[in-house]
Amino acid sequence: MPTYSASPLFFVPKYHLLSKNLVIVPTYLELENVGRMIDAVLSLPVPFHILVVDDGSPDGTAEVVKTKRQQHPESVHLLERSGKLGLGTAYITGFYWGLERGYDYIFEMDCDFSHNPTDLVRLLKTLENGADLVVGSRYVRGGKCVNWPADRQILSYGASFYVRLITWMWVKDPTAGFVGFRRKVLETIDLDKIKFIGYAFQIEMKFAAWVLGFKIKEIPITFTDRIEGTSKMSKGIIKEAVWGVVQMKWWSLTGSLKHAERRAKIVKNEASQRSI
Ligand SMILES: Nc1nc2c(ncn2[C@@H]2O[C@H](COP(=O)(O)OP(=O)(O)O)[C@@H](O)[C@H]2O)c(=O)[nH]1
Ligand SMILES: [Mg+2]
Repeated sequence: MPTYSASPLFFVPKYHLLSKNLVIVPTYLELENVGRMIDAVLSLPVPFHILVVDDGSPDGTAEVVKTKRQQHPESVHLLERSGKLGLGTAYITGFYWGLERGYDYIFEMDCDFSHNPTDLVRLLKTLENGADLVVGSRYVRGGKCVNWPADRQILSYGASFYVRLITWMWVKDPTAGFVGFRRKVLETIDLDKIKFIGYAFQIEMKFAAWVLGFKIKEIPITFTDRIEGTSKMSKGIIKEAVWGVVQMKWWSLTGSLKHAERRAKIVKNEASQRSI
């Protein structure tokens, strides 16, 4: 006799039915780029949801996201924070948001088209094929930088060498900001203990995953200098990275890097921010 019961899928939140992939895009003063970036993500051949974390950009970046969200309420999301609080905390906030909503694969990407959104599909494939963390890398065979000023290239390549020298982590592009995580990596790393906010944040996330034994894979990407808007790179961010890398290594050697202690529950986002 046939039984008629509702499919379990029926009860799954809508997010899961539409996409298991979330790309987090932090923004500060990205009015010229954010609308095009959302359109580019939504037109990928594989469905991705996008979460913009905007730090109160005075140019109206968030307004553009709100308009896009009205057209695509399931796939476009916005977290607004009260002021420029830095890239690292924007991502941590986004990671919690994505974990709470059950996404399987969570990505980081800049809003300025330095990272080509079409590469998200290759990053995703790499995770689906077994990597825990995938890095869109400028410094593996096939990777390159286009139109980046020589001083930025030297700084970036020098930083990669310095990180490898101090930490012994083999990742060739440790400051890369085009990265994808399997959710278990973000669940395992104690995100509340991630300390840094700039390039050092990017290094710290990879280092924490590496210390915990997760499988990291680098795939080549072409990194293109931004055409619209301006860089928010500062001397402070460089200083943080130089000293931060030494601190990270020290913590790992002394055992005070306790990322392995998984958090029992995911803490709520800062009170100052609003999810819509
Ligand atoms: N939410 C947020 N986003 C930021 C902040 N600083 C930079 N961004 C964003 O992070 C991404 C990378 O920054 P960018 O200025 O291009 O740095 P660069 O590529 O190193 O020159 C861009 O999408 C920026 O809009 C910040 O303090 N808060
Ligand atoms: Mg940039």
